[in-house]
Amino acid sequence: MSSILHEIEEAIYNGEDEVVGDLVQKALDSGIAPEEIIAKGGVAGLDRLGEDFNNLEVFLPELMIGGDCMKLLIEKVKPYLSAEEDAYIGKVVIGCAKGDLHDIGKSLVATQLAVHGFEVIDLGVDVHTNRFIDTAEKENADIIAVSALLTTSQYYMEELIKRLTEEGIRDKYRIAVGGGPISAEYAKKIGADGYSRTASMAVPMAKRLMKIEPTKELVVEQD
Ligand code: B12
Repeated sequence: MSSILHEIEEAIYNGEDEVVGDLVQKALDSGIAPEEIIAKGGVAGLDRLGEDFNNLEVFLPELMIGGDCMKLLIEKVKPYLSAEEDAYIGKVVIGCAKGDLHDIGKSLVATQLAVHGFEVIDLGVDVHTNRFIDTAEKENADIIAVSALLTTSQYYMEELIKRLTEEGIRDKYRIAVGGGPISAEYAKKIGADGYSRTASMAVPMAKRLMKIEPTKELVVEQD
């Protein structure tokens, strides 16, 4: 792996915000793709923080600082994300499931969809099931996309699908799910329509979703 990406990983892990900014600029100047900087620099640093948090080697403040550094990294690379000249494809309502405040991955997905032809309504964090449904109805959305990093919050994805079914409006929407603990198997089990492991893969997944009727099959884009 390029040493600059490794340095970015270290800077995220150590919460060195000024260093992150400078290193990211260097990486961009040397032609490294923004998606690679996000995944192999930023996410790699956060994954290490997550592991060490599990092992009680780092604590909540370190996670918070790491998260802030990652947001800075994303702001820096955003203008370099390759935007396609896509025509309007569809409307997505996105948010983090109830109880979940982890918004970095969700915001990456929202940004990727927005630069690739989707109109995105971002409801932010800790979004109650009612709010997803009310907004999708009001905005006449095509896709409802839910992110969960906490296993305690992922349940609300299932709740959303149950509620839509009970209200007789399940087949109006394609439901996309993602986030750390979410897998294609889980997406299938709860009856979602789309799953991808990363934000970049959320774009082809959402595009494929728009070509099928909701509830017919699970569209998965791994990478
Ligand atoms: C940074 C961080 C925080 C920050 C969040 C800052 C922020 N603004 O987001 C803060 C400090 C606030 C935090 C708090 C907590 N955290 Co935390 N956190 C993390 C950490 C280190 C990184 C998360 C992250 O941003 N990753 C980078 C992003 C880019 O990855 P991502 O979110 O997975 O998203 C990618 C994909 O999943 C996908 N994706 C994401 N969403 C979606 C949606 C769709 C539709 C699709 C298609 C794809 C998709 O695309 C993204 C990009 O490719 C993780 C560890 C980890 N490795 O994930 C722990 C982690 C998620 N946290 C954890 C915990 C326990 C907590 C706390 C409960 C700690 C506490 N004791 O208070 C609180 C809970 C707060 C709450 N109510 O939500 C646990 C969760 C355990 C679990 N499975 O339930 C983890 C896994 C750490 C660990 N190993 O124990 N945390």
